[in-house]
Amino acid sequence: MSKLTPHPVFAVVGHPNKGKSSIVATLTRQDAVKISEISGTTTQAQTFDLNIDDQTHYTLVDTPGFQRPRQLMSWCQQHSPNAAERRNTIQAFVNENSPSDNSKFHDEIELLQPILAGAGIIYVVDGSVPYSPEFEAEMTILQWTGQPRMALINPIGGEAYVQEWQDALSQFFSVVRVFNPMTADHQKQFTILSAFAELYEPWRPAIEETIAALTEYFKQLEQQGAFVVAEHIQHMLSHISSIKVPAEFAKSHLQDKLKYDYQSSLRHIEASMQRQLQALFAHPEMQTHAEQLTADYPDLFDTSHWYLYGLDRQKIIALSTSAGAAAGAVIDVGMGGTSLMTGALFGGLLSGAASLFATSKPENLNIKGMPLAGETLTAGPMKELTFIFVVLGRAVDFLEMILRRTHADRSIAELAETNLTTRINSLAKVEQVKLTRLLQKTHKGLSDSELLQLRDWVLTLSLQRPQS
Ligand SMILES: Nc1nc2c(ncn2[C@@H]2O[C@H](COP(=O)(O)OP(=O)(O)OP(=O)(O)O)[C@@H](O)[C@H]2O)c(=O)[nH]1
Ligand SMILES: [Mg+2]
Repeated sequence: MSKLTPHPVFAVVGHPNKGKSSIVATLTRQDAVKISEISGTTTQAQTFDLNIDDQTHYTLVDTPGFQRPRQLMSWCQQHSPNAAERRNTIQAFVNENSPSDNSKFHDEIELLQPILAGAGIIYVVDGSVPYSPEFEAEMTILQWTGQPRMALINPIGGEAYVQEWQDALSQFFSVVRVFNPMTADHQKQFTILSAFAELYEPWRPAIEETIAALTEYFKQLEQQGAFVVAEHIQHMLSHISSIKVPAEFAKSHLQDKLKYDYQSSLRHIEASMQRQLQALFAHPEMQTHAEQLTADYPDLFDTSHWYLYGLDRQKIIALSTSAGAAAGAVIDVGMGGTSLMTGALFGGLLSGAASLFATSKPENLNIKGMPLAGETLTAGPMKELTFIFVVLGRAVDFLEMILRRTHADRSIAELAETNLTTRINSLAKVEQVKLTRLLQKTHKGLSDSELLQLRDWVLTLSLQRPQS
């Protein structure tokens, strides 16, 4: 075994196009790792660090796939006098074959060099294709290096052959795990690190420290993300657009302009929230459909899509009625709109709640009568409860999506079409009403402690898995 590196280093190796780079991206949280459906994308060994607060915790080496493992194996068999010399034989092979670009073993040398320099091995296979003995050459070569090693079965297209692979791999690797880099959550990522800590004692303290640091870091990230959302919700709900009436004008033009200014301001604030979250979660390259907000994508102001992000009608009637009831008189929001409608007690409140749906114009344009030149006209702030919940629902959906997104996932992000009702129902009923009341007064601005309260609700809601 070569000398211990100051922090753990793992070389991720295997056949071409089996998700090696995807694993590197997820475990180092980096968008910069090149991933593609084209086989042979990675042509040079390249290191990526997992850094937390400027400290490198571990390094993964992304490598090209094995191209000629059987030829390499037969060279080694001819050149190895006995079992004790196997590692030296691999070293001799690397020394003898200059790592020039046109060497026929270029890719093998690229992937063996970091291993011989002391890296642990993460061997990646695809659990959706059958095992075949052709893989034995490359597994044997890795075994000959004598480095600590584990195998990951990536179920790229399903788990059909996972068991078969498990049986074959366990002959060569003492640790075998199923790991999908596209969907692995933090806990699953930790199990891979922990397995390596078990496998190679000298790295155990460093790996345990890393898991503790990552756990703390992820907790902070969640809170910061939820705070960004809370701030932007406040910003959106309290925003006011204004224009000064010119000397000559047509009222309908003024109205249109004000509406346009207001809507684009809110879209702008929402987009800025999304960009800040992308930066925070290190997904700078992520594409979203949000760029097409004015085209066919269901956008903030498209009332026909509100049910996708906001609350269903019955829920909103129940919540607005409860929130409107005298302070302290928190009624059972679980009763829903229908039963409320028959209750004589709530007759008066209900007319207010029902009117939510008659006037669903979020802009709240403030143009009464014929305006005068020089007068200032305003739109906003947002007081419409239906729309307030759309703003909340979309923000929470976006946060949930980015919290779960791995760095292997390069697809265009879509906001999940889930309504907020399921999420809200996970809160205690008293909390639901408190949240509604807080949102209703957000247009006036929130105190620091109210903003933190909103952050906590946003986080709770976004950690709920929606049942769509
Ligand atoms: N659906 C799905 N696709 C995956 C998964 N892992 C990798 N892929 C896809 O498989 C393709 C190859 O992934 P890479 O990570 O580039 O594979 P690689 O082993 O680094 O490939 P080379 O560098 O060409 O050897 C990409 O299109 C990935 O998006 C997975 O778990 N699920
Ligand atoms: Mg690659």
